[in-house]
Amino acid sequence: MDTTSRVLKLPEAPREFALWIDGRPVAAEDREIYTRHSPAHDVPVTRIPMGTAEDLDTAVAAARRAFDDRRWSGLSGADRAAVLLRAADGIRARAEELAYWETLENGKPIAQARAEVGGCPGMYEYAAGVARSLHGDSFNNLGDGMMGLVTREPIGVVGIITPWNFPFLILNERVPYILAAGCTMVAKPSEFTSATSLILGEVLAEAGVPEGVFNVVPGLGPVVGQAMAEHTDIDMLSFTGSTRTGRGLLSAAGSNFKKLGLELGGKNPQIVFADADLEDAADGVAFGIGFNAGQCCVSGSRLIVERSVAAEFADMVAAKLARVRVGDPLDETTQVGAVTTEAQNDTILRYIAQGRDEGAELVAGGAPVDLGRGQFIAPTIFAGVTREMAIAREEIFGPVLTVMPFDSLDEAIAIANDTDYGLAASVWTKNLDTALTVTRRVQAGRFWVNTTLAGGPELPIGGFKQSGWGREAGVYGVEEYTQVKSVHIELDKRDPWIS
Ligand code: TXE
Repeated sequence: MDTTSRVLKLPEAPREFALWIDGRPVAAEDREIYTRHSPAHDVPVTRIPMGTAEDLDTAVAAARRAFDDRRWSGLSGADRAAVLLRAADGIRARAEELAYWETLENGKPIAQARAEVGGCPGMYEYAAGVARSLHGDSFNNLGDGMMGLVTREPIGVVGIITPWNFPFLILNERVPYILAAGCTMVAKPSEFTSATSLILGEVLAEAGVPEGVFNVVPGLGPVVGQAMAEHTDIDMLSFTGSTRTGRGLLSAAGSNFKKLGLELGGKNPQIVFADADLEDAADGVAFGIGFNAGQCCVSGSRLIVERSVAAEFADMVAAKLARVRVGDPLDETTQVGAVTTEAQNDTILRYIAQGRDEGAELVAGGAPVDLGRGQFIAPTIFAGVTREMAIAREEIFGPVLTVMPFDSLDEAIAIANDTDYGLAASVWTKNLDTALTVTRRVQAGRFWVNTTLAGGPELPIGGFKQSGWGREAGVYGVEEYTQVKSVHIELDKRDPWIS
């Protein structure tokens, strides 16, 4: 038992928030207030005004003005980069505050929230570099009379809809790249976790992001989110959330054929070969399913393991998970905190019951953890799982791992690809041929070899198949928010059409 543990205090009263529109806070006034309770402590922690469709119109109009008058897109890449670098420092300066409110609203451990917030300044610094280096192409091979240019232009006003599992991280995997591209934007966080998105408004304004370039309208999905998808003055929508809601947005986005970026669900394989460093792999698999209480679109929720070591390996993972510290997220030593929403808690418990009913064998966990308050679920492992079972096919979004054995490389790849999703995958082996063959043939937008859940500002994220469209982060993540213009330049006299 770690006796050095430090437990942060709960706030004395819930913190009041305002909307963030056109570079300033807009007070709640007579808007409905959503009082968010900490899912770990059952006490009110924030009070968030629920924006309306009219608020969205106001914010989109501000973003449109800011885009059309070129106050941001007209700056040089160097000037945009200077603002992005100041924003990175601004996040660093308020990192502890951001991590604290993230933990209170989401239920994730404070140490994890600090690490997530701590990863965000690097996104701004990287995007600052891309803002300066973003370029098009030229064609000097069209003959003496003609030159061709391909230029990149910002796509315009962007809508961002984010979920509750990584409220600050997911937002910041988008915002700096969108800023680097020269766009303006309106963000709608999940109603459960709006605080850190609203704090970001202040940080960006202080860094010198001009008024109207970054707006936040907190509110309900079917109200503000739906209006955003339908809005004809939004040029692109970046949505992160469930595949079901994402599918619904397809027709709404048709209002003006806005471009869609979609990061949706996953049912991600962890493929473990007998020649892997099993100790390392067991730790990675435990981390891949336990991290954020399994509420990650990239959680490694399907363990596909070579039959000769399957039983031994499942026991190793179970032993690791038994030692994971599930507890109060305000305790700095906690590794797994609360399940974020009541609905998600019910969903996870329902899947665990379904796994039992379908005849899977419970190896570990399988029940809530009673801490006297809040909602917590013990990391859970099911063996004897078949490909048809719901727990093997559907995204549970909780700490529930299914184990399926394989006998050959081809079978491992076939099981891994037997899903509608294609977000992420991990392979554990010491054999280079095996690692590369699996990496080539498994359909997933993100791949990890002998590790899992690694990430950073440089590498793009996004999914294959029903896990989504487009890419965020990296140079790709900036290019997504641009459109390409081709320019033909006549250097001589045109051949006349009418002589
Ligand atoms: O997601 P929603 P929910 C998966 C996960 C989870 C399930 C349900 O399996 O169990 O989704 O979670 C906004 N128009 N993921 O119900 O509804 C909503 O307000 C426009 C995976 O919370 O998709 C929030 O801001 N927007 C995922 C965002 O969409 C709408 C992360 C996501 O909520 C809307 C979260 C509408 N009609 C859940 N309805 C991942 N890929 O990481 C809701 N929203």
